[in-house]
Amino acid sequence: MAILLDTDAEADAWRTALAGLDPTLEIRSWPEVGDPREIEFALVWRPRTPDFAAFPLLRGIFNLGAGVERLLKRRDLPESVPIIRLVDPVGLTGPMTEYVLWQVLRLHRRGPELEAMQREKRWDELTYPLARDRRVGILGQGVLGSDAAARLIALDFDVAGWSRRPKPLPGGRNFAGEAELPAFLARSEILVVLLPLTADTAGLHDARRFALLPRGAGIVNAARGGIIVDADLLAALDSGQIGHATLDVFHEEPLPAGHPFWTHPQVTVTPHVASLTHAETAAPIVLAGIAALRAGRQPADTVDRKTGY
Ligand code: NDP
Ligand code: OXD
Repeated sequence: MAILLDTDAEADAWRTALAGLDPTLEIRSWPEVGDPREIEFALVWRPRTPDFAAFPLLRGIFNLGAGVERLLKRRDLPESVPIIRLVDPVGLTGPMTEYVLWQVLRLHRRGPELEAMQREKRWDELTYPLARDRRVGILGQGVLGSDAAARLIALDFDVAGWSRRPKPLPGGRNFAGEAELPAFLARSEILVVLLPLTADTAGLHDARRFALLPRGAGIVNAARGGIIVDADLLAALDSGQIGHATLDVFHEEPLPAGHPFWTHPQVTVTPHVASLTHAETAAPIVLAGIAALRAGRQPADTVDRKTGY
């Protein structure tokens, strides 16, 4: 039996990492699929494979990243085949936490204003609150949000998390569900978006939700562009309701050259690099998932197709 590797990112690194762990693996790189009846597992990121239903003995599809919204939109995913997303503490969670800490600290210490002052050769001692008095809100208290929240709490920030179902946040406060969103937003001076893009979260941040934040709040979106309504964010930036937006993800990627985010003075753009999959740390996790499925067990990070994450 064979593994289909269909990724448009780091395909060579994946082959090397997988072969290094198990030289007996038969890895078929798309489009060299061979006999479709021999494909047992598919390892994919932005797959070009036109039809997963063409692999009659497929036992699992491994998404080589955390977000599965693009994959779940496909109509050819066999119902009975589990989809497993990537949870990689070292290679994916750690770098995302670095990104969140970097951007939250930058907003907390008024980095964008200091950078503008240097460009203008202007000297002014900008003040800032103590971390314990800075209220940070993490939308999405999952794998990535929980780790970032714990590190911010360790730095003494006043942190709250928002999740679909109530769950503890040691050293911070959890808000859950639609009903508690207004209270969560009202206390979030710096808002970090780490939600999956689903039917429930698409367009969640519109003018109405921006208006609930404290005036001048900062936003860091490291999740998916579709969670934010761009036109409403631009209006909130221009009115001063939002002080600064740091955006790693966009409705359309690469961000089109003419998009106002590129040049807006209160927007920082990073090109979807908050956390990149690392094949060398992710490959053993994927192989452990394959071993679990072969042993008749469901891997922990199997996607719930109903909720969309
Ligand atoms: P998880 O599935 O572990 O966590 C998702 C969190 O969002 C959970 O806390 C969940 O609540 C919450 N949530 C989902 N839907 C809702 C809702 N309708 N209302 C309230 N809360 C909700 O995901 P990860 O932390 O692993 O990843 C989050 C996202 O980050 C990914 O989906 C991906 O899009 C993005 N990402 C971006 C990267 C980048 O480089 N920019 C890199 C990696 C990921 P509950 O706990 O109750 O289930
Ligand atoms: C992911 C991503 O979902 O890279 O892993 O955005």
